[in-house]
Amino acid sequence: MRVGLVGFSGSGKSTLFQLLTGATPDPGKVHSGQVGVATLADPRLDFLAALHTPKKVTPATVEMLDTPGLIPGSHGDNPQRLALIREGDALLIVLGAFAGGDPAADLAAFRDEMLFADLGVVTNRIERLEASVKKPRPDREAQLKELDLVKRVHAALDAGEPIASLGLTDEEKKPMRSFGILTDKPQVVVVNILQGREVPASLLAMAPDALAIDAQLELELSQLEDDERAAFMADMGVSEFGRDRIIRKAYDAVGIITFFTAGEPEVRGWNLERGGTAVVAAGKIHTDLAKGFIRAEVTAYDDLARLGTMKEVKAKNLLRLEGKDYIIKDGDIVYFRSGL
Ligand SMILES: Nc1nc2c(ncn2[C@@H]2O[C@H](COP(=O)(O)OP(=O)(O)O)[C@@H](O)[C@H]2O)c(=O)[nH]1
Ligand SMILES: [Mg+2]
Repeated sequence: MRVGLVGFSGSGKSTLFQLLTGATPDPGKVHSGQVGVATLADPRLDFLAALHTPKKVTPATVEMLDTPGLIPGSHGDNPQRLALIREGDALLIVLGAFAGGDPAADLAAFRDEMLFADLGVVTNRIERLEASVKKPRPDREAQLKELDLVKRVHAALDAGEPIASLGLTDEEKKPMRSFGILTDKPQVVVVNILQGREVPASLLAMAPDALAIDAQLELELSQLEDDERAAFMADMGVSEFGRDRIIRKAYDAVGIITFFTAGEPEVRGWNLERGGTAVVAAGKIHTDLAKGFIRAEVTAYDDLARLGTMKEVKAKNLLRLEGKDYIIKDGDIVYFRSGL
């Protein structure tokens, strides 16, 4: 599961990438894209760690991909530049507003670039399919179906409508995913803006959930010693950091949830695709746990937090025994019984 940091060049993507992942941007990796890992801050994990005092605490993570970014006005090259993010599961669109500029106009321009790039990809696909269905071939029926679908997608893109408006089924979305349609990916909008400045209303009208951060300032603060940082924060009027909120939002956008395993050796948060079953969750930990799956012993985090101890949870019959097909919920604390 990977989040692509995208936007125009100079908007602060690499600065934000460093803040989110702790990795130093490597100029040598700019064109291939640099991957870093962002750790999810989660008060639930802290609670479980305090309860179990384990040897090791391992938070859930999500991968971030720093990309070179688009050059404004460089229409011809931009589809190529955007190809890097076709494999991302969600897009974190970074808008630079720290040196003036109009983030709403930038967002509109960036969305147009994505639309333009998608139109190119879809047009190619239509041409290839049209040539292919002229020949007799075993999968002609399937190709005709895909051609019909891709033409509908093309019409939507051409009209500037989101692909979501077509109401495609999961089955129909599969071929689309294989060529990495950008405009259909979940988006998180981040405005890189000087501390204390208001996010323009024009941007909020386009992206009501946009998050604001002063990436450069927050990066500098994160590199200070604790006491120094507190003094600077007071000076600058900074009371909270944007970093953790951005990681959380990006994590949610890629469509994953967290389940926990908790014991004396380790308390750990694990990623699972939303809607995943207990046996799939077991497989995230170890293939043997899935192969030998007997049952999952599940406690909802909220029940444990409310009651305070596993003993109380058991006394209230809130430790549930679930089978392979149980759909894991965000915050479930799970112990897997396996015959292997
Ligand atoms: N003042 C200020 N400068 C920033 C901020 N974010 C990035 N910059 C500067 O803008 C330039 C481009 O940032 P960078 O992260 O490399 O942008 P990218 O091209 O999107 O990766 C660098 O010189 C950064 O130091 C910010 O929040 N405030
Ligand atoms: Mg960069």
